[in-house]
Amino acid sequence: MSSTEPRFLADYRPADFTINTVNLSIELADTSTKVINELELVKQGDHQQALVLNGEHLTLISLVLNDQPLHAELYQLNDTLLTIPASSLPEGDSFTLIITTEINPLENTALEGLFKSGDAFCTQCEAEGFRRISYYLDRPDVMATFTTKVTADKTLYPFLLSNGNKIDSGDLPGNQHFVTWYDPFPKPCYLFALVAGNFDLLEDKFTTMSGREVALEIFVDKGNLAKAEHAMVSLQKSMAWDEQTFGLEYDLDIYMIVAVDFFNMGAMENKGLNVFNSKFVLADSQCATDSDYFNIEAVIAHEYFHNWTGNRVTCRDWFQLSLKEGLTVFRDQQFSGDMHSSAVTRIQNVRVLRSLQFAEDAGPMAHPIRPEKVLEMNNFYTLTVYEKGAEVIRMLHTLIGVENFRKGMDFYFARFDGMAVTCDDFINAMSDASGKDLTQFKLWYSQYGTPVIKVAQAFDAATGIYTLTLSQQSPVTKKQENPQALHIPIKIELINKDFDTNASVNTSNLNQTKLLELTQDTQTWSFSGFSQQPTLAMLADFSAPVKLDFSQDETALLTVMKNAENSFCRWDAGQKLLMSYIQHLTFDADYVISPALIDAINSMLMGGEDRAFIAEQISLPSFDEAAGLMIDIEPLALFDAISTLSLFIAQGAQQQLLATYQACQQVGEEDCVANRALKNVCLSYLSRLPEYQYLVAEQYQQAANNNDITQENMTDTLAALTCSAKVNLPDLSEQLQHFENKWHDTTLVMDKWFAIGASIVSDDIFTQLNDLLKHPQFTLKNPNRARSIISAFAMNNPKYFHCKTGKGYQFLAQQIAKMNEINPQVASRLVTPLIQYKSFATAHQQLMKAELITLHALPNLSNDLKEKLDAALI
Ligand code: 0A1
Ligand code: ZN
Repeated sequence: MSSTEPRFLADYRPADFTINTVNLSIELADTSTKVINELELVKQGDHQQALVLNGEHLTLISLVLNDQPLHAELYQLNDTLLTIPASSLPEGDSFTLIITTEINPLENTALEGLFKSGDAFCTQCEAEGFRRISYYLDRPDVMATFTTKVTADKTLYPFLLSNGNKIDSGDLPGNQHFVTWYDPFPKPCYLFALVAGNFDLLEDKFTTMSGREVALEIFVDKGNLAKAEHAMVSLQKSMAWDEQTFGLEYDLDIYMIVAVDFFNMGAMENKGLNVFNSKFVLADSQCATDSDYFNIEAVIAHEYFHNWTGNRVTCRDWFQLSLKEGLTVFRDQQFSGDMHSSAVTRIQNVRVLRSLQFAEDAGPMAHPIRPEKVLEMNNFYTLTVYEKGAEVIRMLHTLIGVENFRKGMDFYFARFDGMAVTCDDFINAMSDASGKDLTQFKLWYSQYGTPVIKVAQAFDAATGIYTLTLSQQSPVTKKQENPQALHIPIKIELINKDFDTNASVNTSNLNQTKLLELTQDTQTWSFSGFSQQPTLAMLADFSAPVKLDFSQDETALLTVMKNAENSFCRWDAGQKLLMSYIQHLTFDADYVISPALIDAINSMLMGGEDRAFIAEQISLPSFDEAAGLMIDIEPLALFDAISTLSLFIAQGAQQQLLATYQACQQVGEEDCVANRALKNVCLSYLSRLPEYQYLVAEQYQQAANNNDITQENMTDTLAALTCSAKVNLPDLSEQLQHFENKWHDTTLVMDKWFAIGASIVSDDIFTQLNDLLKHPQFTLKNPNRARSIISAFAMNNPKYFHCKTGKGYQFLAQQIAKMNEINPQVASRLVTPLIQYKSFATAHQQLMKAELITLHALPNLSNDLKEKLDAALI
C-alpha cells in the first residue's frame, strides 16, 4: 500500500528534518499492540517545509508535540503519510513528538513490520517496514539512537529482545513484564528489531582482538537447542575471520540471533539482534545436508559482516543498496572460500550468476547494480544488486590487488564510520587508497545488462607473436541506447602447447597468466616468444561478469581442461564442451555425440583433482545455465537434450562412474563432504540406467535408516530421493511415504519433502501438486512452505513447468494470485520465471504472457507485482 509513484535516484535530497533519539515503548498484544514513539527531531536548515512521516497499516491514537496534544485539524493523515505543516510546528529547530499508534501483528501476513511467527512476535523493517510499526522518517539517511521498552505477558513471552544492551527489566501487574534496551550506535530504522517469545537459548562467547568479551546468544524454538551449534561455531569463525582479514572487531557487548519459521528472506542484520529464517540456523547431522551446513555458515557470516558493511557505514538511500549488499556478499564469498575449497566455492558462485543473474539482466526488470528508478523497494533485493554487485567489488579487488583493497576498506571506515553514504564514496576510497583512476569503472554502477566480449586471436609463426583482440558490447535497448565501454579486468592464461601434456610437474613456467584491462570498445594485445600458437584460457577465476563470444574447438577445450593452471578455466572448458553438445542436441535430437566426451569424463573421474572439484566438473550445466546461453529457447527440446546427454554419459562412462561411486562410499570421515558430492553426481548418472537403479534404493534405505548420529547426514537420503523423483523410479512413492512418516514433525525437513514432491518428473504431476497443496501441513502463509511447492516446481521441474499445454504456467500464476493477497513480497518473487517469457520460443511466450495478463487484471494487485507485470507487458 505504499505510494504508487516511482522514485528516482536523481531526485535524492537530504531530509528536511532528522531524528536524534527515539524512545519506543511497545506493549505487545496479538491484535492490538500499542506503540508509543517519542522522537527528538531537528529541523535541518532554514525552511518552511512540513514534517512528513511515513506510516502504513497504523491506527493513530494521539500526537503530542513539545508536550502539547496536537489536534486533528493541525495535521493531515492518509494511508501512507502523516503530514504536519510548518504552521503547526513549534518555533526553534528542535522539538519532541510523541506518537501513539496501535497495530495488528496477528493479521500481518505480509511479514513486514511487526508480525507473529508461530507463537513469537518478531519484526522485519528493511527496507520500509518500520513505517508499519510507527510513523517515522523511514529512510536510511535518518540515523538515531534507539531506546526500546518492550512489555508483554511473562509466561508467553519470557524473552523480550531488541537492539543494543539490556539496561532495565522488571515485573508489572497482570503477569506482565518489561525489558528496556539501549543501542548506543545511531542507526536507520530499517535496522530496528524486536523479538518476544519463549525460546531455547544457546549461549557462548567470543573474545575480540582487543580482549573484550562478547556474549553470543542464539534463540531457537523449544527443543531445537542442539541444532543451533553449527550456527554458533559459524558465528565465531566469522568474527575471527573479519578481525584477521579486515581488522574489523565487533562493537557491542552482546550479539543475538533469533531463528523464526515465518520469514520472507534469508536473514536480517538488525543491529545486535539478527533475525534469521530458521532454515539458515538449524542443522544437525540427522536433518541437514552438506549444502545446508555450508549455507548456514555463509548466511551467518553475511549477516555478521553487515555489522561493519551496512550498519556502521550504511546507505544514503535505497538506490545505494549494493553499497552494503554487493560488498557484504563479496566478503561472505571470500570467507566461504577460505573456510572450504576456494575453487569449488567460486564455481558455485559463478553457476548462480550465470543461471539466474544473467537471465535477470536480460529480462524486463533488468537494472544496474545501482538502480535509478524504483516503485517498490522490495523488488530490488535482486541477484543483480547482490551477486553482480559482489562481482563488481571482486573486479575492483582484482584491479587494485589485495593490499590496496584492504587499504581502501580502512579508508572507507575511517572516513564514513557512523554515516550513510553512496557507492561513489566507496569507489573513491578505493581509488584514493590505490592511486588508480576508477572513473570509468564507475560505469558498472549505472549500466545494466551482461556485456559480451568477442575474442579474436592471431599467431605469426615467423615472429612467434600471438595477438589477442577483445571487443566489448553491452546490450543496446530503449532504456540504454548508448552503452559506454566498461573497465573490465580480463585474466587470461596462455597455455604453451609445446609442453608434454603428460608431465605432472613443473608446468607452471610454461603457462603465462596475464591481467588485461579492457577499457575500449576494441583492444589488441601482443605477446611474444611462442614457437607455436598458445591455447587461450579466457577469464581465469571468472574475472568479470561477462559472456564470451568465443568458439573454441574440442581440441582447444580439451587442452584447457587438462593443462590450464587456473582451476576455474579447467572447469569452465569442460562446461563449454558439455554445453556445445547440449546446444547441438537441442536443435537436432539425433546429433551424434563424440566418443571423446566419454574419454574426457573418464579422465576427469580418474584425475588428480579433489573430489568436490570433480563433482563440479562432471555435472552438466543446469537447465537455467544452458537456457542463459540460448535465444528463442525451446524448453522441451532443451530438457530432452540435457537428458540425452546425461544418458549418453551414463552409458559410456558407467564403469568408471560405478567405480567412483563405490570408492567414494568407502572413505571415512575425511573429506566426507567432497566424497558425498562426487558420489551423488555419479549416482544421478547411474540412476538413468535400469541396471543400476537398485543403487538408488539401496542408498535411500541405508541413509534414511541410519540412526548413528556420527554417520548420519541427510545429503545421501535426499540425493537418493532426488534421483528417484527425477527418473520417477518405482520406489519413489514408498520412499516419500517413509520419509514423511519419519519427519512429519520437523518443519524444515518437511519443506524438503514438499520440494521433492513438486519436482517429480511424471505425467501425473499436476494431480500430485494439487494433493500437495491440500496436504494438512501446507500453508501459503509460511514463505518457506509456499516456496517448497511453488518455486520447487517452477525452478526444478522444467519438463512440466514448460509443458506445451501451458498447465505449468497456469499453476504458477494461480498460486501467485493467491499469494498476492497474503504476502505481496513473496508473490512478486515467484513471478520471476514468467516475466522472462521473451527468451522462449513463440508458442511458450504466448502461453506465459497470457498468464501475466490474467495476473495484471487481479483486483487487489500489489505494487510489488504491478511493477514487474508492467515492465514485462510493455
Ligand atoms: N539485508 C538482508 C536481507 C533482507 C532484505 C529485505 C528483507 O525484507 C524485505 C529482509 C531481509 C540481507 O542482505 O541479509
Ligand atoms: Zn545482506
